[in-house]
Amino acid sequence: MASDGKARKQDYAGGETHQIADDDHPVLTTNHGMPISDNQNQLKAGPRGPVLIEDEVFREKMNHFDHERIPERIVHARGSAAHGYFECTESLADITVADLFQKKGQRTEVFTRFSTVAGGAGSVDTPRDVRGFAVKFYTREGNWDLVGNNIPVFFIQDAIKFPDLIHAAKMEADRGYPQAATAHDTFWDFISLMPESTHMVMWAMSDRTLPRTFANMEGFGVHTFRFINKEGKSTFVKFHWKPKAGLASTIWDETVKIAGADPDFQRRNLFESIDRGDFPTWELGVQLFDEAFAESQPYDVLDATKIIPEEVLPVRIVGKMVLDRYPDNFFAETEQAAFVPSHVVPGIGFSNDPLLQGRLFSYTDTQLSRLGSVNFHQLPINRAKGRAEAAGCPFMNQQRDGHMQMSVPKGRANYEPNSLAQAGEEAGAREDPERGYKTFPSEEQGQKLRIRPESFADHYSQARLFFRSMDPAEQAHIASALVFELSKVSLEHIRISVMANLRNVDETLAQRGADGLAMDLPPPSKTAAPVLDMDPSPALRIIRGPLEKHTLEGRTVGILIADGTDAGELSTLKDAVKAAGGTPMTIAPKVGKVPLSDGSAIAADAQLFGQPSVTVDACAVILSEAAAAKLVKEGAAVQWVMDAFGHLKAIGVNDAAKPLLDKAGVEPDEGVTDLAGFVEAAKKRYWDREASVRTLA
Ligand code: HDE
Repeated sequence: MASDGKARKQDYAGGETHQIADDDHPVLTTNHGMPISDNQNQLKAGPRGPVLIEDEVFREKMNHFDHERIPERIVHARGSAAHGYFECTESLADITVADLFQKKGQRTEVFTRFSTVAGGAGSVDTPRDVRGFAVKFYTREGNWDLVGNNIPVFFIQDAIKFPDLIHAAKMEADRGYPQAATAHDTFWDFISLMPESTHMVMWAMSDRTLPRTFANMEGFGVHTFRFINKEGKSTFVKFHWKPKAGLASTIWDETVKIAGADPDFQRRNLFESIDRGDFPTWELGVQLFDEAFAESQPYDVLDATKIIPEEVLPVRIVGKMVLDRYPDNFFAETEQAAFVPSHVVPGIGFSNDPLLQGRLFSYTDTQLSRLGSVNFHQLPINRAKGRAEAAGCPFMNQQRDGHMQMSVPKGRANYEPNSLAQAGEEAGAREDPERGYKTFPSEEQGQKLRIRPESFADHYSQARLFFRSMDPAEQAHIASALVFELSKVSLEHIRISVMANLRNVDETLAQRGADGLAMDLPPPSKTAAPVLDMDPSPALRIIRGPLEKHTLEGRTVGILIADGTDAGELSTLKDAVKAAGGTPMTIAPKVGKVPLSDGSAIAADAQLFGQPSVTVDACAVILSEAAAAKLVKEGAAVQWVMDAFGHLKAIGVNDAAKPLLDKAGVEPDEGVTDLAGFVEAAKKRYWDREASVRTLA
């Protein structure tokens, strides 16, 4: 018997022991249920002899392990997800029969996965990349997958180009790098030859691809969809997710450093914020319009490289999504979740957007190789939750068998029609013309052609609209991102041709790019349609835009402390941060025990070397004079403050800690405060500081 009172088994005389089954631990078994007597030693011929092939316990364990991985998603491989609910806050019963929008207050379970696009499953959370924003609604009329992104447009207009786009964006085929980065020849080669991508490139080079956390992103359905109501009337709809935590992004230098400091930064944030009850929340908004509106716009609503500016057609908020439960098992849920845009429910339909139409094929197809079976819908995370009156049997049809069939259908009604009911046998399910899915009967006619409509020809007006709608700080970030990315392009003709396209967007932008790369501007590329000067759309901004939120809610304040830190100042600040809805995190050179001024000691939440200031939203420094004198010689401490300043964060400091700020080159501005003013100051970043800390294009 071991000291904890638990029965243990000893491997060899005087050697290691291990726990055996008891009241707390059920009996270990093989996959076919046979109890296992020893999980530490292979079966051998004699204590020092060869192992025996008959050892089913070992063979089964190793065999299962060898097959633990499934192919990662070809795109969006790196992802993190959470469970939650959608609540309808305004009924859309007059516009759609979709179950989830019928009644104010009605809740529908959801599972939402966020992802990067280009990197592999083990790549970092924070490259410059578009983020996937995929929501599975388990409605009572089946699952609806709204598989969107955090950017409302896309690179291409036709799905047939998608494999080329992705091949060009992912690591180069011969050298196997770069991982999760678009700053390389093949991506920009493809882009330079694809003027339709210009609008999306503006978004991709903007701060939108550097979201601080998942909870700080907008989400978009991208395509135009349809709502269909009881009378069969169709209304076009575009979907928007608006983050309650506000939009927030990182500085490029910060995002690069986060990648090293914490490759799981956003995944960890999702887990930890749910764990502490800060549930990530979004409002769902819709832009609703009819054919007449669509025809009156200077672009085609079927073209996924275009937005409808919110100033032209306001977003109407109709619901909210709260993510309040982290998955129990990453593989079973996050990895095996299959999002399929063709999975809609009655009341929701498609438009003729050729990008969307191609997606309707691709996603089911990809699950067949990724999850390996036509029965992927039977996995717990993918199973429909069931219609109210059919709880427990959410899908009923005559489809049978296949790899990994989990159901055991009874009877012989595996075909339909059948008359077996007349003989009292189980006869199976039947169609329901009333409640079943009705495709909107749009009038379609035309020759079979491989062609794009003229209405898709304008590739620059909305790129211009986006750039000109940005705050000056964001414009500088876009120009600098272009310079960085193109500086990594080794083939000069590609840079030239990108610049030629950019001249059609905005001359100042092209000039800033050319200056940053020290190249001459080429003549503008030819345009297929006149470039329009549309009214700017302030809704597109993050910085000083309508969704930038000055708050500590959901945000973390790092407090650098060390031996002798004033106990009173520390507890006052922690209380103030909590009162403002933030999370204080103490960070010290030694994590186990930090002696404070009053003789007490606390354990720090994190160690200085492992918790650089890029991992927190605002930074306070509370030191004794002696500790400050020591830390001015500690590179990690100096860098901690220097980065906080360089990343435009608020810095709150007590008097004794000022030498550390001086050493870090911190120049006083309104974001650098004493402890009393810090909590208020910590609610935002200081964009005006940027010009003093780095050169931007
Ligand atoms: Fe995807 N996309 N995509 N995509 N996509 C996939 O499906 C595809 C597009 C998006 O968290 C794949 O199950 C084509 C637009 C998200 O599991 C694949 C085209 C938008 C996710 C696929 C597009 C998206 C995917 C890979 C051009 C925003 C991750 C694994 C027509 C509206 C979902 C998988 C998750 C995943 C194909 C373009 C969003 C290969 C052919 C536009 C969020 O089927």
